[in-house]
Amino acid sequence: MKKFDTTLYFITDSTGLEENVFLYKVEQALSGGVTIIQLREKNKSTREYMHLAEKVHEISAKYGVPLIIDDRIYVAMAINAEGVHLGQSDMPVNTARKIVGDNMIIGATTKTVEQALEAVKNGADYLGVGAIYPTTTKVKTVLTSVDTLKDICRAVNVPVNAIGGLNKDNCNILENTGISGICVVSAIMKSPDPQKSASELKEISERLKLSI
Ligand code: TZP
Ligand code: MG
Repeated sequence: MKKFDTTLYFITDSTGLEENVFLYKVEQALSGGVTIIQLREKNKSTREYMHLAEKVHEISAKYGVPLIIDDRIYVAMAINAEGVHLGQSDMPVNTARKIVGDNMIIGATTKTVEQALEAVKNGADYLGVGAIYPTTTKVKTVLTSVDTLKDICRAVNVPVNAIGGLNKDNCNILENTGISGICVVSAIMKSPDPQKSASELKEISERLKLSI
């Protein structure tokens, strides 16, 4: 059985960073307590994506943290990543599940209860729900209300994480929602001290999880 903890889900963005600087930030975040990490690259060739994924996987493995690859299932399989994350325009979850088998973690982005139920029925192991707040990270997304987030948490029996514009000062609205954790990009990626930010965010997320 796959075991993973979505308390502090860190999604990377290497845009504008030299590889060694990017990898240093990743390692700092992991040492600060990130519990699951996603490599999310939108503009890289498959080969470039694989190269970076292998490097990140070496680091995440040292910390015993699962690596999830955004969207490109064959990159995830090729580097033996622990999982793949699929959005509503990516490969359907049931097709991906047939390809990767039962052992790989599959996550899905969902914005409605209907999408959430469908994703879980089709084999998703966790859900990302948002954007809760407007985000500065390059992403095509619309806002999801906290009420919808709550409804999704109640409707499914897999971990549900909130995502979108979250930082250490604005997570209070997630109290009593039933989330299993928070997903962040900028709050760690753009922090001058990713280790400290990760450790603070983890504490916040642990508190939110206990609030229900
Ligand atoms: N999906 C919904 S919002 C988002 C994704 C990938 C980006 C979140 O980034 P940030 O910087 O934490 O707002
Ligand atoms: Mg996607």
